[in-house]
Amino acid sequence: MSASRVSQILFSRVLQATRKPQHLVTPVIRYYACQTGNYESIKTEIVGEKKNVGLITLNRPKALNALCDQLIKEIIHALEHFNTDSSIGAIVITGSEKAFAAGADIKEMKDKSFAENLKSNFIDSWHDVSKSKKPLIAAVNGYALGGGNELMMMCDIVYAGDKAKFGQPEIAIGTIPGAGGTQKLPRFIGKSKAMEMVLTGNMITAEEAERSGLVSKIFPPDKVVGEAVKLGEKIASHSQLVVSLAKEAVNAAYETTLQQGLEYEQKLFNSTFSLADRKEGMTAFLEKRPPKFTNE
Ligand code: DAK
Repeated sequence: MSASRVSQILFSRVLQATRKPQHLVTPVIRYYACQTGNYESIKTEIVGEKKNVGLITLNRPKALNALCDQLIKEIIHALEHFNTDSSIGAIVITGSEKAFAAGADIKEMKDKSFAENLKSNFIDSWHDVSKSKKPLIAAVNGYALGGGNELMMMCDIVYAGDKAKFGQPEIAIGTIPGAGGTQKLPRFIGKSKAMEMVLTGNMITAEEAERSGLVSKIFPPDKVVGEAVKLGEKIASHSQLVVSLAKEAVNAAYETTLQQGLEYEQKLFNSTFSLADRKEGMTAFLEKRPPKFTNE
């Protein structure tokens, strides 16, 4: 592809980034009212002093938050809701103290066939989690395994409890990771560590995960969600539009060559000069007062 075609594509993405997130507007499951609390397998709340952080808690304790189809649909629905709620500036996803999520639901998967998976685009919708324009923070305690580790890697920042364990154990049940374990993990923690995890199914500890960059900070288990919410509040204090452009720019680093990424970054940077919030941020700095962002 020519450099100018790449620039064209990148520039059209710059424009799209400043528009309403259309792909997140249509609810996947329409029978839920767009309110918090009406779910079977998750709980949702709006938290933070200024009520500007969405909190999604996976809630299938008996199955260690195994990611059944319904649970994934509910996460995606809640993300859509939080993405279209202008009061929300960041979203935290968490599980229980025992498990963030122990992977895709093995009971649900066991009797599926290849043809069936192809026909139904089996759990293809998982990737919609990554489409959230608003930042996702994973607050992880206990097991983050298989699809649980992959769901976590779809988030933008990971905070973990010091007893958390991370792994891609699919090899032990006769399959391989299907939602990023073989692709994102090597990019995040390097080939040797990722290969060891994927080929053995062995788990790594929270300290190892932090050392290798999979997790940005670790805390005592009972502090993780609170710290993740504080982080969400800090992010939510900035312009939502600029935050979404910054998130998109960092994510582009994983999708482009360095040169394409640098060009894309520059275009996104320039696009912030079309926003009232960019002007307000710089004016407030020079007037030595806190900025009042309007998301315009
Ligand atoms: N699925 C269903 N049930 C699960 C489960 C799972 N992944 N993990 C745990 N459970 C259930 C157990 O069956 C048990 O249920 P009962 O027997 O009480 O009814 C209950 O949770 C408690 O589990 P344990 O008794 O085993 O608890 P322990 O503390 O002894 O052990 C453990 C905890 C996490 C080490 C163990 O439960 C375990 O190894 N779980 C399985 C971990 C695993 O293999 N995960 C990978 C699953 S495969 C794709 C997207 C994603 C994927 C694939 C494709 N596409 C987009 C195409 C993902 C695949 C996977 O994740």
